[in-house]
Amino acid sequence: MKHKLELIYFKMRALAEAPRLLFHYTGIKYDDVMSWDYYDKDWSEVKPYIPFKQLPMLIVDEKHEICQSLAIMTFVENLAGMSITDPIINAKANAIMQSSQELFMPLNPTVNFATGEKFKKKREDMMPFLMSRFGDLEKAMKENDRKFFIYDEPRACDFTAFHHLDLSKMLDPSIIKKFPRLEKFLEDIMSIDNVKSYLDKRPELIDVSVEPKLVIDGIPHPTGVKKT
Ligand SMILES: N[C@@H](CCC(=O)N[C@@H](CS)C(=O)NCC(=O)O)C(=O)O
Repeated sequence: MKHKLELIYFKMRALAEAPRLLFHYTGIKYDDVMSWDYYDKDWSEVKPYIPFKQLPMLIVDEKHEICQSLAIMTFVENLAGMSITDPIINAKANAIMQSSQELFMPLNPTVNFATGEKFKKKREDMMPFLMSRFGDLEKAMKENDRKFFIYDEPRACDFTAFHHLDLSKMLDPSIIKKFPRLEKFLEDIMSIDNVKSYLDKRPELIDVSVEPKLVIDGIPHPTGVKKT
């Protein structure tokens, strides 16, 4: 059954990115809509009415509101018929997805919003955690010995991991270089045709650590939850 899918988010490269990658990989059509365009109101007015008061949220058939980016990932994986039926392998995939998602804080807000000395301090403070978690992910990848984290074709967990590992390059491009197996994983994801074409055309995130902006339709917009 074909559903109408609307992914509501803000101007930032963060938790909507893995769902977008998965939509493009699976070829499932969806609309990417900014919160202010969907509701025609400022986020501060909308927030109290959102089920878990944060975005991204996927609206299905103009009726069902699905919050939590990992729930959206699992939903899209199910829609695409890609869900992992073996309970043990599925649990391992969920562990990869959650362990990758824990990189969100403080990596994503720092890359999207922090500037100057605050950016540098946050980068320094999070380094031990990033090194440790990247090491864990590299080990998991080597132990499973497949092209992606679980299989030779990607699953939802791979796109969640991809987003956070890829974003780390904007914090400090040298981190990922210490983990050659993860670097290879990023290259493998980026070389998938549908994914590559999305990555080539997605809004560019520029001026990180100075005055971060997303270039949408050729126009640089400050990152954030406000219409510009
Ligand atoms: N656990 C949630 C976290 C969502 C979240 O932190 N959303 C942020 C943007 S990335 C947000 O809505 N910020 C605006 C606010 O909290 O008012 C998820 O995975 O979707």
